[in-house]
Amino acid sequence: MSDKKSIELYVKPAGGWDALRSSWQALRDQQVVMKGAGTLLHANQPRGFDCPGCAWPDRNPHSTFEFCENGVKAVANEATSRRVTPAFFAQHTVAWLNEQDDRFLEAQGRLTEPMRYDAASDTYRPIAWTDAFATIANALDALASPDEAIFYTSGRTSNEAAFLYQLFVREYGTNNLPDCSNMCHEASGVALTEQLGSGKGSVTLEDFEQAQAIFIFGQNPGTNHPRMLGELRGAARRGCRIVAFNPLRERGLERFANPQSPADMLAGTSTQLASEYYQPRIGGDLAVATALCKVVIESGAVDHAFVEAHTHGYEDFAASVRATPWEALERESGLSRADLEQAGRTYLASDATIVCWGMGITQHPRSVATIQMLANLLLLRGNIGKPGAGPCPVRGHSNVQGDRTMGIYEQPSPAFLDRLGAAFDFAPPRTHGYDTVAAIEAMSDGRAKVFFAMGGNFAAATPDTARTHAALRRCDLTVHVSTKLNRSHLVHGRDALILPCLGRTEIDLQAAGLQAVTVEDSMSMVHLSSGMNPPASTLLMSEPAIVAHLAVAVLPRSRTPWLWLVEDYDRIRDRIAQVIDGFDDFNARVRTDGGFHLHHPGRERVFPTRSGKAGFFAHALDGRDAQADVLQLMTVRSHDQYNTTVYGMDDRYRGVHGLRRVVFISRADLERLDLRDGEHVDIASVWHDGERVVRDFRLVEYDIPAGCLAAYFPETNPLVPLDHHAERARTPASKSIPVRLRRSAA
Ligand SMILES: Nc1nc2c(c(=O)[nH]1)N[C@H]1C(S)=C(S)[C@@H](COP(=O)(O)OP(=O)(O)OC[C@H]3O[C@@H](n4cnc5c(=O)[nH]c(N)nc54)[C@H](O)[C@@H]3O)O[C@H]1N2
Ligand SMILES: Nc1nc2c(c(=O)[nH]1)N[C@H]1C(S)=C(S)[C@@H](COP(=O)(O)OP(=O)(O)OC[C@H]3O[C@@H](n4cnc5c(=O)[nH]c(N)nc54)[C@H](O)[C@@H]3O)O[C@H]1N2
Ligand SMILES: [Mo]
Repeated sequence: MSDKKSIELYVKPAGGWDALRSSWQALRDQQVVMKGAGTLLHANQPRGFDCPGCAWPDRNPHSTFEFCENGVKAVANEATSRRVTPAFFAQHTVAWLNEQDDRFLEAQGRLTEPMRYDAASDTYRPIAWTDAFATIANALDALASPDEAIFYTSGRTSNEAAFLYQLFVREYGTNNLPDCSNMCHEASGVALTEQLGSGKGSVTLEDFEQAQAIFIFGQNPGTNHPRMLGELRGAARRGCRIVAFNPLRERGLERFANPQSPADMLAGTSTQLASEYYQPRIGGDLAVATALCKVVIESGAVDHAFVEAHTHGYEDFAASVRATPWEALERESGLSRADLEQAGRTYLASDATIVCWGMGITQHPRSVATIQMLANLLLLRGNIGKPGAGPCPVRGHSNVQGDRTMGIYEQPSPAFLDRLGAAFDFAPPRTHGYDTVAAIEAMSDGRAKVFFAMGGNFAAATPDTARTHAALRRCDLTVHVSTKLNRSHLVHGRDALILPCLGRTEIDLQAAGLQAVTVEDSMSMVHLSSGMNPPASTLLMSEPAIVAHLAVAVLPRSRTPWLWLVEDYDRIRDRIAQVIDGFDDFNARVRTDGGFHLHHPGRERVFPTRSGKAGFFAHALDGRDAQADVLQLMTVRSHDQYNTTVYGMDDRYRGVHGLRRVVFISRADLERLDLRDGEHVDIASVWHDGERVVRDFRLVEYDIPAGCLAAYFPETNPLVPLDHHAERARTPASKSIPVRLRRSAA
């Protein structure tokens, strides 16, 4: 947390005293020490709020507070006592604010009043809520078609807010509902829906207690899902094999001292997590997964009874895998045949295997193929629909999965639209809307003119920064429902509004009394969340209330009783139960301890695909020829950030302190390119439509394969070309950016 700049190897286990120290520091920095402890005790508890950090599920609703360093940071930054008031906006022009870095913006504290951009003074000025809603209604009315408006969602939005929001957007007349999922696990949804009939993971926490092996691809739980380390620790201690695939050696996958365990903390013990750690090259996982399938098929260990009963496409798939030569698998994975066979033997030795993955798998051009190959691997041994086994895409935002379940999706199914239209007596639009990439293209071309965001930080989270910023600036109106000041408020349309809302930790009082919202975690548990802090300002509105008032202003002829619905969120939940599968008796079931689990058909080996069976899908390797001077850059999170929110300048487990403009590079590449550790370089991405450059990054020699680089986002987002995205899923390929390095001018 200090600003002293240094790079040093981190040799301690993840977690431990450093995690406690850093949490305490976060609370102190945000001046929430007094109420902090109380606030934290309510995170992820039955009558508390859902931690706004990650989507990892809660262990036990009855257990004492589950400690998580990065959960503490997320809570502390929301429960901060700092405020961004109208006086603050009056003192600073938007031009000046836009010169400040993301950490500065975040550190200013909670937004307190609705604000509207004033071009004459280049500042934001207070506006009454009613005037804000009227401004939006006027702008939407002025459009030639509802499809000229875009309605983005980030993944913190509750089920109730998301359901009302998508209903409002569809009654208004468009399916332009891009969301953060488009940049995140979209590829998992596309791949698994086609293959298994459901886009979600099938495992629960109980499966982590029964797995004999857990394979983890492209995920950094020590930083991004710290509570997962507790599960991995438990698994490792009972002898479950943990096999990690990651180009970087991530401390959080290697060793863990549990801050909740007195033995670990006082006696200084820790647990080894990964029993095998492989470092493939960036984007090499399709080859890795194919190689593992090859080991299974060629050793005759396929579960033929399962394959026969529950799958189709095995013969063609097996033939294509057999035909793939080891030499190609080695070249494209960057791993030796011996390593791949060793990992394959570990897979074969286990009768119940979970495969987890994160952004290291989804943010590549071949992400859908890679995920299908991982699912092929599971299917070969019947590793789905039995205890301790199954696919586990580890979701990011705390309710990103729930938002999709509620209909935040630019490609809604006809069946969903039929039910929605019947329940609310209107004709929903049928044409598919824009995803995130298409939304940016539409704003660039002037096909879209109003941009509305329910949370998030679109201007900073999206690829191709220069192009995206120009697109946002072309809009007639940009609107952000937000808790904290961020870049998206400063890169705005001709007219612009900031609408401040309640956060998860805060009391939500409506006409019928105190309200709770619901969320769905990464393992499909739906549960209640109710805040307990007084709101950061008396002028905040809840997200559901903002949507309802907006709908009343925009849709005078709507037959939906908007304001009545938000008086009591039980009424919204009753409507959700009418429209969304699996939510029958929602209000009663969500009030049982810990909530309820949404049924995943794969758990019973039911696969609602077109053929009624799970599918094997063959995928050829890339066959790319690498250019000698082109390296692959992956853009990752540091330990002190939450997506675009920069809490601090340290990345403790990677040994970086006080700076973010770093690029991790292998010794082999340093030597080959005649560069030195500590030198500064410019990074230029290599793309058909010209060069994109970010300047002045310090080289850090690191344990990473030759040809591979890593740096933090959002600083490196200018390098990601908008049209460089996953096949079919269109997830920006922010983990495989072809780049060249040049020594920075002194
Ligand atoms: N504290 C904190 N928690 C968070 C977030 C946060 O920013 N901060 N973000 C939330 C969100 S929205 C999400 S989606 C998740 C993200 O959680 P992760 O999926 O862990 O995200 P990243 O930090 O992007 O890290 C991806 C990992 O993939 C590896 N990797 C990159 N390319 C490849 C590859 O080609 N192959 C393999 N095998 N590995 C690769 C990287 O080295 C890195 O370890 O976390 C959520 N939780
Ligand atoms: N290069 C590169 N780019 C990436 C990624 C990457 O790995 N590399 N990862 C991608 C991924 S996985 C994701 S999910 C996206 C994230 O994209 P987003 O979800 O758009 O971004 P966040 O940074 O999570 O949004 C932070 C903002 O949300 C607002 N906020 C916080 N809590 C609340 C709330 O309760 N309600 C409301 N209304 N607002 C709130 C605050 O104002 C805060 O500034 O970024 C993507 N971009
Ligand atoms: Mo994400």
